[in-house]
Amino acid sequence: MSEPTTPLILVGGGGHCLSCIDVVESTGRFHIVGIVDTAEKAGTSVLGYPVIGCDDDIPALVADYPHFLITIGQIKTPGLRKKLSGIIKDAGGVLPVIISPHAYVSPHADVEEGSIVMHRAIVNAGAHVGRCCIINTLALIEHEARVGDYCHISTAACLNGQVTIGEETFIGSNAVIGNNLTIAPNTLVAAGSQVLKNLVHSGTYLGNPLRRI
Ligand code: JB3
Repeated sequence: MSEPTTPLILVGGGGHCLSCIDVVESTGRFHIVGIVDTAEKAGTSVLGYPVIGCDDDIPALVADYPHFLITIGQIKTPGLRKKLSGIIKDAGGVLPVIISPHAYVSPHADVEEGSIVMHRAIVNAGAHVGRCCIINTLALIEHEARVGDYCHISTAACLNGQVTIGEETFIGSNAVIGNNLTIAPNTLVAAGSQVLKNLVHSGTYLGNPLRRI
């Protein structure tokens, strides 16, 4: 007999949610009950999963379905994801770690609550991923790298060994962060950036050579 699956509610039904649904389905650990989105989205569905309420309904939903995954993405700011995680936790909800079976997470790494490791991402030995992070498709978190809370490491971004990413930071697609470097909290590193020195000041970095704007 197969193991029973855990009911899971997704919060946010846009583009990032589509990718998350694929990961959640592939785990075989959860069944998606529905999606919480804005009130205007009531009655719609995403990949066949119904929008069952808005954020105001979260406290009532927790009683029957305590497990939630925040499926809104994050580029400029993690503000909305932070707010939603607060609502869920205050209501007594649970934010499980979700790891794609097509990802590799070393048994010597740790990933905190509410984070998702998406298809073909790698979190290598000694690495740490904080809470409510997105480790997006194909991202590489190398040995002993540390990713702070509420970060989004976007598609195919590469954090080399012993890199430290401050909390609430976004690392864009295909960006490469050199070995042992530190990125300040609340920072945005644009897609394709090559980071070859510590970024000690929070802000937005882009271009080649990289500059802060
Ligand atoms: O590039 C990649 C791989 N992913 C992008 C991701 C990181 O960001 C993706 O391509 C998108 O550009 C973007 O995805 P995201 O964050 O899902 O954005 P969007 O497609 O605009 O969908 C946002 C969803 O959140 C919509 O369904 C909104 O109605 C919903 N939403 C907005 N505000 C909200 C709220 N939902 C809830 N529950 N509460 C809100 O306050």
